[in-house]
Amino acid sequence: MSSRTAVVTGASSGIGAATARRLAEAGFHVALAARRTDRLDALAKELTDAGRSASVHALDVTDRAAVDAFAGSLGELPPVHVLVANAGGALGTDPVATADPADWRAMYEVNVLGVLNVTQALLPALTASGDGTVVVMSSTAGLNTYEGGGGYVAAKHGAHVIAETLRLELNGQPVRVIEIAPGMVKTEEFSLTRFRGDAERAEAVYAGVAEPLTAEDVADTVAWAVTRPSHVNVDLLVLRPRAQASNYKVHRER
Ligand code: 8X3
Repeated sequence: MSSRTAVVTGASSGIGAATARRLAEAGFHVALAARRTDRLDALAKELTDAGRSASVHALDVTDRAAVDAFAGSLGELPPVHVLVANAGGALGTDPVATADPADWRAMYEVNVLGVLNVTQALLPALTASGDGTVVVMSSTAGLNTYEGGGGYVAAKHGAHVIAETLRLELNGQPVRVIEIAPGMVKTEEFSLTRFRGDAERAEAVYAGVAEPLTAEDVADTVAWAVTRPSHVNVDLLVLRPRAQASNYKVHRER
């Protein structure tokens, strides 16, 4: 029986699902949170069939009332020690001059306010646990910028600032704040969502790149950071595939 809960948002696919698997393996009860519960049900079944502990929670992180209700519903579970604020995503690659403000708003909602909502709602439990960890899944887009990145880069910079500020504000409390900033990760949905279902454009992002990171690579890093001794805070960890030296310099085999 797990004695600690890890909440993972955006657990229905990609990095979130892979992270939930790794944290379940590490002995956590994983509270799987996302909008698409059919996917969460399948993941929870896979985990429980393997003898792990998981629960399913329908959640839109941009809906503050829903987030508060979710936080209030966790009382039956083992104490919440870990929050992986992973839900996020990109919409479009339009230049600043012509981007749709509605896309920017949507990206700010999920990548910034979504992280804020779940963090605020779960901080009392994380603090009460006596040994809490917040993991903010940012991006290299939170640290650098690139043409066409506009709204996503702005939003991920916001997520980065939440992690940096929260770490300062929680100093002296038993909660550490870890930021994981992945570069090029090939998942089933990230680029497809960014390019609004255009599979060809989505695939072109990874064209010729020998080995983009996988969701499992990132999950492995999250699990490593979270399972360091409590006094060790991995402030910020940037990970990229070897083929990506920067957001602009990607080695592609022709
Ligand atoms: C994804 C990395 O380079 O597409 O968070 O912005 S990038």
